[in-house]
Amino acid sequence: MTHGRMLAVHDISCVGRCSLTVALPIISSIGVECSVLPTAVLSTHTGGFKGFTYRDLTEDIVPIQEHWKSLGLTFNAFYTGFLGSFEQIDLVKSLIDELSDDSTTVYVDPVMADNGQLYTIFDSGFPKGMRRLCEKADVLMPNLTELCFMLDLEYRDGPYTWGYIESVFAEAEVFGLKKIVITGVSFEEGKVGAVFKDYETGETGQVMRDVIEGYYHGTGDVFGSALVGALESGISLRDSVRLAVDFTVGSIRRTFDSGADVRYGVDFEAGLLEYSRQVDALKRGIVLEPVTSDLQISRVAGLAARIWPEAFGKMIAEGQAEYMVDRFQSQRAIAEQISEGYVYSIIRSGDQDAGYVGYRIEGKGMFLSKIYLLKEYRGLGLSSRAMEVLKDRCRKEGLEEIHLTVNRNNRRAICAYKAMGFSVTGQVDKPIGNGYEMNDYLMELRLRSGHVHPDNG
Ligand code: PXL
Repeated sequence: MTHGRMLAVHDISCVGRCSLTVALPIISSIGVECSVLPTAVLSTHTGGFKGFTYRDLTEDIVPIQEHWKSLGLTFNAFYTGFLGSFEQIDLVKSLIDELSDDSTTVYVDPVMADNGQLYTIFDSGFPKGMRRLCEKADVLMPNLTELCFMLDLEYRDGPYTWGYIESVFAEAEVFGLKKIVITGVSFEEGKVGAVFKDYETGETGQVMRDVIEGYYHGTGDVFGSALVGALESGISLRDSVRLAVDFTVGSIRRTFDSGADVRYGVDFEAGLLEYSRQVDALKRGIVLEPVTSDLQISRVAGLAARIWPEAFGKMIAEGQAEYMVDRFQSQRAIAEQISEGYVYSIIRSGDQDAGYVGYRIEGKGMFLSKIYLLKEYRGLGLSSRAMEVLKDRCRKEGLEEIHLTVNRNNRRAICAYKAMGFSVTGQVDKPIGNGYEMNDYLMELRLRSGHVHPDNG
């Protein structure tokens, strides 16, 4: 993890959102300084426009490197992509050697092919050369076509089996990588995404999403930049891949919905703010702030008023969310619950209120009455982190289980609780006045009494 200077080594395609015009804004958005080494200047990228201009900047690389060397510059990270000529492979390799220090991370996207085809401007010897640069990489992020070309494997269209992907991970060990993320992988019709392996820990995983019809330019660069930005922020490989996939899919979705000419790249700009917020939230983790003062209670009430109507939406009767907020989560109601033994905590992400929890100890268990996040903080694993803090509290107090109720229509929450280890133990239908009824499942998580880490909770 670094907060230092990164060098992005890609072409400038002046029009058509790829390479540097994508990498710069995405990496800047997470607060990392991004310097550039343009490998070529093109009027547009090469995919889909006729008559593009192409100025190869190979000759500029050594003088630029010499100047930086004279300034005593080193980079904390390199992110290489589209190279302007075959000679640049070795030039970029030695530039990395010359301008690195012990903590430098090298990210390589061996941009040269897609869908089983080399880009037209590269000849068949290019992948062999690109292998040499990949051997410098700590993190490699090829698509499957590029990897097959470099490893001399026959490329075939998906869907693939996990066993096949594991064999590709094994083949790619020759590069001596720390991590690999392969894009353009599908295990079933209609789904596509990325797979990853951390060679140091052995962790592997996949992030799959629905296919959106069509071919979209520059998505490899959107994905790669978002991945590099997240990893450089110290976020885990799994979360970084998920953020990068979702940012890319969101950009494609907006482009598809707008019917824009896909040669001009995808609409990543509208997703930048959310991406940088999510990176920030994951980077900082969460803290549970105990609610004791009137001011803190009013912050919880404010969060509830924002979260409940949106979160319950169509799951419950019209007006019911507002009624429930007024009845159960008004300033007065919360103060009363606290006086009766409920404990509220605000979930803080960085310097922001992200949501809140509310619980009460009942005998040998914890009744988790509330666990809510604002929309923009959902899907980041923050509620699992809050649950981990609560579990530690329970263990410290010698409690044996956590139980909760959840609306039976709230499939997303039910799935999330199941993933955290809860199971359904019953159901309750409870009239709450004004003709409204709560229709909930009862869910429970049994806690194994284990070692309690002294730093937690
Ligand atoms: O996004 C990959 C890329 C980068 N740079 C140039 C390209 C392409 C893909 O076609 O043509 C110039």
